[in-house]
Amino acid sequence: MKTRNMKLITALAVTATMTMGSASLGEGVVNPFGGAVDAVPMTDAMLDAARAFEKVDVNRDGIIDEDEYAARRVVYAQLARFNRQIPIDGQSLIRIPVPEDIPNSMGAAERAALDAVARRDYHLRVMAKDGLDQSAWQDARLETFSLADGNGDGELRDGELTVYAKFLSGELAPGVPAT
Ligand SMILES: [Ca+2]
Ligand SMILES: [Ca+2]
Repeated sequence: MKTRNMKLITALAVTATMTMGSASLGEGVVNPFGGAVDAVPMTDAMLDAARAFEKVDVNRDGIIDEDEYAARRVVYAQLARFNRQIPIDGQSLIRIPVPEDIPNSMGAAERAALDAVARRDYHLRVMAKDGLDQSAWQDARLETFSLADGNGDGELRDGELTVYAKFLSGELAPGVPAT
Protein backbone atom coordinates (compact mmCIF):
# COMPACT_ATOMS: atom_id res chain seq x y z
CA MET A 1 0.00 0.00 0.00
CA LYS A 2 2.79 2.35 0.98
CA THR A 3 4.72 1.61 -2.21
CA ARG A 4 1.60 2.02 -4.30
CA ASN A 5 0.91 5.40 -2.73
CA MET A 6 4.43 6.57 -3.41
CA LYS A 7 4.15 5.53 -7.05
CA LEU A 8 0.83 7.31 -7.35
CA ILE A 9 2.23 10.45 -5.83
CA THR A 10 5.31 10.41 -8.02
CA ALA A 11 3.14 9.97 -11.11
CA LEU A 12 0.87 12.78 -10.01
CA ALA A 13 3.77 15.13 -9.41
CA VAL A 14 4.76 14.69 -13.06
CA THR A 15 1.16 15.11 -14.21
CA ALA A 16 0.86 18.27 -12.16
CA THR A 17 3.74 19.84 -14.05
CA MET A 18 2.29 18.90 -17.43
CA THR A 19 -1.24 20.11 -16.75
CA MET A 20 -0.25 23.32 -15.00
CA GLY A 21 -2.35 26.19 -16.25
CA SER A 22 -5.08 24.02 -17.72
CA ALA A 23 -7.56 25.51 -15.26
CA SER A 24 -7.31 28.86 -16.98
CA LEU A 25 -8.16 27.51 -20.45
CA GLY A 26 -11.53 27.43 -22.19
CA GLU A 27 -15.05 28.18 -20.98
CA GLY A 28 -15.80 31.62 -19.62
CA VAL A 29 -15.48 30.53 -16.01
CA VAL A 30 -17.49 32.80 -13.77
CA ASN A 31 -16.68 31.39 -10.35
CA PRO A 32 -13.00 32.02 -9.54
CA PHE A 33 -13.05 29.02 -7.17
CA GLY A 34 -13.85 26.61 -9.98
CA GLY A 35 -16.76 24.49 -11.10
CA ALA A 36 -19.26 22.88 -8.74
CA VAL A 37 -18.83 19.11 -8.49
CA ASP A 38 -20.65 16.13 -7.00
CA ALA A 39 -17.48 14.16 -6.39
CA VAL A 40 -13.78 14.84 -5.82
CA PRO A 41 -11.50 12.04 -7.05
CA MET A 42 -8.32 11.25 -5.14
CA THR A 43 -6.26 12.18 -8.19
CA ASP A 44 -7.59 15.75 -8.05
CA ALA A 45 -6.88 16.07 -4.34
CA MET A 46 -3.33 14.85 -4.92
CA LEU A 47 -2.76 17.22 -7.83
CA ASP A 48 -3.95 20.03 -5.59
CA ALA A 49 -1.50 18.94 -2.87
CA ALA A 50 1.38 18.80 -5.36
CA ARG A 51 0.62 22.30 -6.59
CA ALA A 52 0.19 23.68 -3.09
CA PHE A 53 3.62 22.59 -1.87
CA GLU A 54 5.59 25.56 -3.10
CA LYS A 55 3.03 27.99 -1.70
CA VAL A 56 3.14 26.32 1.71
CA ASP A 57 6.95 26.21 1.64
CA VAL A 58 7.08 29.95 2.17
CA ASN A 59 10.87 30.26 2.54
CA ARG A 60 11.45 27.97 -0.47
CA ASP A 61 13.92 25.63 1.22
CA GLY A 62 12.15 22.51 -0.07
CA ILE A 63 10.91 21.54 3.38
CA ILE A 64 7.69 22.41 5.17
CA ASP A 65 8.63 23.23 8.73
CA GLU A 66 6.39 23.40 11.79
CA ASP A 67 5.46 27.07 11.41
CA GLU A 68 4.71 26.72 7.71
CA TYR A 69 2.59 23.64 8.38
CA ALA A 70 0.58 25.28 11.15
CA ALA A 71 0.18 28.53 9.20
CA ARG A 72 -1.19 26.60 6.26
CA ARG A 73 -3.86 24.89 8.36
CA VAL A 74 -5.00 28.12 10.00
CA VAL A 75 -4.88 30.38 6.93
CA TYR A 76 -6.54 27.78 4.73
CA ALA A 77 -9.35 27.27 7.24
CA GLN A 78 -9.93 31.01 7.55
CA LEU A 79 -10.08 31.43 3.77
CA ALA A 80 -12.44 28.46 3.42
CA ARG A 81 -14.84 29.95 5.97
CA PHE A 82 -14.67 33.44 4.54
CA ASN A 83 -15.18 32.28 0.94
CA ARG A 84 -17.67 29.52 1.88
CA GLN A 85 -15.97 27.24 -0.59
CA ILE A 86 -12.73 25.34 -1.00
CA PRO A 87 -10.97 25.32 -4.35
CA ILE A 88 -9.32 22.07 -5.46
CA ASP A 89 -6.80 22.63 -8.22
CA GLY A 90 -7.02 19.22 -9.90
CA GLN A 91 -7.40 18.26 -13.56
CA SER A 92 -9.61 21.32 -13.67
CA LEU A 93 -10.35 23.81 -10.92
CA ILE A 94 -13.27 22.57 -8.83
CA ARG A 95 -14.79 23.65 -5.52
CA ILE A 96 -16.30 22.08 -2.46
CA PRO A 97 -18.93 24.09 -0.58
CA VAL A 98 -18.30 24.73 3.13
CA PRO A 99 -21.19 23.34 5.25
CA GLU A 100 -23.62 26.02 6.42
CA ASP A 101 -23.25 25.15 10.10
CA ILE A 102 -19.61 26.29 10.07
CA PRO A 103 -19.34 29.96 11.06
CA ASN A 104 -17.88 32.58 8.70
CA SER A 105 -14.88 33.31 10.85
CA MET A 106 -12.74 31.90 13.62
CA GLY A 107 -12.23 33.45 17.02
CA ALA A 108 -8.77 33.82 18.54
CA ALA A 109 -9.28 30.80 20.81
CA GLU A 110 -10.39 28.65 17.90
CA ARG A 111 -7.41 29.78 15.84
CA ALA A 112 -5.06 28.94 18.70
CA ALA A 113 -6.67 25.51 19.11
CA LEU A 114 -6.31 24.74 15.41
CA ASP A 115 -2.71 25.94 15.48
CA ALA A 116 -2.01 23.59 18.41
CA VAL A 117 -3.65 20.63 16.67
CA ALA A 118 -1.63 21.32 13.52
CA ARG A 119 1.61 21.46 15.49
CA ARG A 120 0.83 18.21 17.29
CA ASP A 121 0.00 16.59 13.96
CA TYR A 122 3.25 17.93 12.52
CA HIS A 123 5.33 16.37 15.29
CA LEU A 124 3.57 13.02 14.93
CA ARG A 125 4.47 13.00 11.25
CA VAL A 126 7.95 14.38 11.27
CA MET A 127 9.47 12.39 14.13
CA ALA A 128 13.25 12.71 13.84
CA LYS A 129 13.35 14.42 10.45
CA ASP A 130 13.80 18.12 9.74
CA GLY A 131 10.38 18.69 8.23
CA LEU A 132 8.04 17.50 5.52
CA ASP A 133 9.49 17.18 2.05
CA GLN A 134 7.21 17.12 -0.96
CA SER A 135 6.35 13.41 -0.71
CA ALA A 136 5.73 13.56 3.05
CA TRP A 137 3.48 16.57 2.52
CA GLN A 138 1.50 14.70 -0.14
CA ASP A 139 1.29 11.64 2.12
CA ALA A 140 -0.28 13.86 4.78
CA ARG A 141 -2.85 15.14 2.32
CA LEU A 142 -3.58 11.63 1.07
CA GLU A 143 -4.19 10.52 4.64
CA THR A 144 -6.71 13.31 5.19
CA PHE A 145 -8.45 12.34 1.98
CA SER A 146 -8.57 8.67 2.99
CA LEU A 147 -10.01 9.50 6.42
CA ALA A 148 -12.85 11.40 4.73
CA ASP A 149 -13.37 8.66 2.11
CA GLY A 150 -15.62 6.54 4.31
CA ASN A 151 -16.36 3.82 1.75
CA GLY A 152 -12.78 3.78 0.45
CA ASP A 153 -13.68 4.01 -3.24
CA GLY A 154 -11.11 6.70 -4.02
CA GLU A 155 -13.53 9.59 -4.40
CA LEU A 156 -15.41 11.87 -2.04
CA ARG A 157 -19.18 12.25 -2.42
CA ASP A 158 -22.07 13.60 -0.34
CA GLY A 159 -21.32 13.16 3.37
CA GLU A 160 -17.68 12.41 2.62
CA LEU A 161 -17.34 15.82 0.98
CA THR A 162 -18.86 17.37 4.10
CA VAL A 163 -16.31 15.64 6.35
CA TYR A 164 -13.46 16.79 4.11
CA ALA A 165 -14.78 20.36 3.94
CA LYS A 166 -15.18 20.47 7.72
CA PHE A 167 -11.64 19.32 8.19
CA LEU A 168 -10.25 21.92 5.78
CA SER A 169 -12.39 24.59 7.44
CA GLY A 170 -10.70 23.83 10.72
CA GLU A 171 -13.68 22.41 12.56
CA LEU A 172 -12.36 20.32 15.42
CA ALA A 173 -15.65 18.79 16.53
CA PRO A 174 -15.80 15.07 17.40
CA GLY A 175 -16.15 12.86 14.34
CA VAL A 176 -13.87 15.01 12.25
CA PRO A 177 -10.38 13.58 11.80
CA ALA A 178 -7.88 15.61 13.82
CA THR A 179 -4.77 14.57 11.92
CA1 LIG B 1 10.24 25.86 4.26
CA1 LIG C 1 -15.98 7.58 -1.24
